[in-house]
Amino acid sequence: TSSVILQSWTTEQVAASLPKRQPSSHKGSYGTALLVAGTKEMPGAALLAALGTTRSGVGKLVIATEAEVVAMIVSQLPEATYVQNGLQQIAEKKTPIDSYRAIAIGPGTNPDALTENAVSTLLDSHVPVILDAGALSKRTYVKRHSPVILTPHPAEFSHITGVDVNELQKNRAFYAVIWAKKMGVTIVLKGQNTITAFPDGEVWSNSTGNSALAKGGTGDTLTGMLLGMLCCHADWKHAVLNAVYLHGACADEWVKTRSPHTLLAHELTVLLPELWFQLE
Ligand code: B4P
Ligand code: MG
Repeated sequence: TSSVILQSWTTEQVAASLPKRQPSSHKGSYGTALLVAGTKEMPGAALLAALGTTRSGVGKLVIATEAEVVAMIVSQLPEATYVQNGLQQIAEKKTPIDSYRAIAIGPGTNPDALTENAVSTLLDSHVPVILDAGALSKRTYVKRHSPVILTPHPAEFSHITGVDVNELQKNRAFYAVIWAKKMGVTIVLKGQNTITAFPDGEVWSNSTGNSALAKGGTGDTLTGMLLGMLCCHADWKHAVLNAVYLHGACADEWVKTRSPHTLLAHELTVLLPELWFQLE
């Protein structure tokens, strides 16, 4: 069944495709990202993703979330601004979204009708959209100009496609490609050697990352990094591949001197600056 051409996205390719920060640039040059994340019950997911975004080259970050979540994030990330009661505002089309360079929705968000409506509004725009966690539902995608990027772990992939998890894990690239083509979206199938399948059939395997990442919150960090990278890269495919690579590379850096049992998701974004520096 596995007749896909699976290539590994290499360190050299990362180094060659990471964007330069131009001397004359300003924050507008790097775009404004919209992160739709977090509920009263899951506020940390919004913070983890927001840290990932602000550490990944974006110009400005707007977080659409609940009031209680805002209060929690501000002390740890004073750089962001907010759409209060964001999920509702977006679902009811009460806040403009076309001016954002990229949007991510789902970390710490409930998989309910409100989230579904917000996703529909976002997909009606011309902005690249990342769907994660609570925003990953069984749905079809109409053809649109900008990329749609899904970031399921195997259980989420199984939920949205009906493919059995054990069967999926035996043929990860195969199923990622089939469903990326069928749905017309990019699929980042997470886990050991994350697979990135683009809707045109191109598929890549990631070589970084380790079991230190098998802990709550690391997926939220990845979603945030993807969002930031989409804003600062000219080529959106490079943004996706480089975010996945650097996220794993941070975990690899951690286990050089520390036990894989001990990594906290927010520490990935503490390690990111030096790792990125080494590659550019
Ligand atoms: P959820 O409650 O959905 O977990 P989450 O909030 O999405 O967690 P988070 O966002 O932090 O992590 P994510 O997995 O998105 O619960 C997950 C459920 O699905 C659980 O019941 C779990 O058992 C099940 N599940 C998860 N992964 C599974 C798998 N591989 N096989 C079978 N069941 C699975 O993101 C985690 C990040 O860490 C990704 O970037 C991923 O690539 C990376 N990562 C995790 N383990 C890794 C490893 N061993 N090596 C390299 N990278 C790894
Ligand atoms: Mg997750």
